[in-house]
Amino acid sequence: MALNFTKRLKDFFGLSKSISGDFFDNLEDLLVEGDFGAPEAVRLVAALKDISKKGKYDDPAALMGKFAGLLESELDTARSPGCGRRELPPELSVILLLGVNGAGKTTTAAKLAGYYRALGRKPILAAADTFRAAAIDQIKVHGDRLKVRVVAHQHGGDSAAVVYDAVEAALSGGGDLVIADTAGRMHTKSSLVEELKKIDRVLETKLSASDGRAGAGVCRKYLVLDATTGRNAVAQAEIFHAAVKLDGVILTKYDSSAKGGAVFSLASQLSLPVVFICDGEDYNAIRLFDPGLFSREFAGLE
Ligand SMILES: Nc1nc2c(ncn2[C@@H]2O[C@H](COP(=O)(O)OP(=O)(O)O)[C@@H](O)[C@H]2O)c(=O)[nH]1
Ligand SMILES: [Mg+2]
Repeated sequence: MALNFTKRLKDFFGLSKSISGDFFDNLEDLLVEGDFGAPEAVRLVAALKDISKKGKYDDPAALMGKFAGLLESELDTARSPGCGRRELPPELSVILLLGVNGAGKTTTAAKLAGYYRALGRKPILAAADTFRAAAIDQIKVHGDRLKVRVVAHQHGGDSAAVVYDAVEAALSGGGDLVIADTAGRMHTKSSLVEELKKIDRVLETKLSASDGRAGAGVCRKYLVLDATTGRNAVAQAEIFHAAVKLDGVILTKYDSSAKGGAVFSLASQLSLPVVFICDGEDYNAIRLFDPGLFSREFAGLE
């Protein structure tokens, strides 16, 4: 799947006649248009210039592979120990999905239930978006279709209690993975951020408490980000990361209109890895994020 932006980048390298003149300035501008932050664009282009000088490259197309390599090393900062722990350990795991309205949390919760079940896990969906009545119905529909158990309370209920009950259900043998949908917290609304922190606290206590039935569990907090939101994605991530320390990002709607440059800022500015990438509404439109492949695709090499 190629992004429109990626096509532009490919054309830029493929059609530029030489690397003299405005080549590097134009590349910098193009990257900023593709949702890279200005500091990253400047740094990447300076590094590419350096490579081209040292290697005496004068063919723009030959620099494409070098550029993909630079992109991949940008993502390395988010691969340091403790980051990007993609594999779920076998013990009880909770995936908490956070993000603003419309980002794709509920859809992603369903996709993850299907994804992990195919890997042999026994997922339970927690309808912790109690803010809107429709959200509870929406996740129940997914649960029915996928034949995955859904733990839900009434509309307006305490979302932390829903997550608590879902973990209880798992501990009593109903599953080994809780995937919790949450309300679309407008990250500027402090009451909603407080609610989120409460879920986080409840989970921390619940998963570390040894009540004789299970050992400690793990919780992964993933921010669901709409890839078409551009630079705003980085601002959203900053706020959610400050509220509850995030483990990573799931990028949705990575379809043709997305640009994707913000992924590199998430890595370099916040050390946040992208863990999954979704490119459609179907349940199977989810894949593990592969930094090398992403970088090559992004640079137009794949
Ligand atoms: N094209 C596309 N649409 C998506 C993707 N993920 C979610 N959607 C759609 O985006 C809209 C909002 O999704 P939803 O899961 O309800 O978002 P939420 O408010 O964060 O729970 C729905 O119409 C989904 O079908 C994706 O990866 N690609
Ligand atoms: Mg939702």
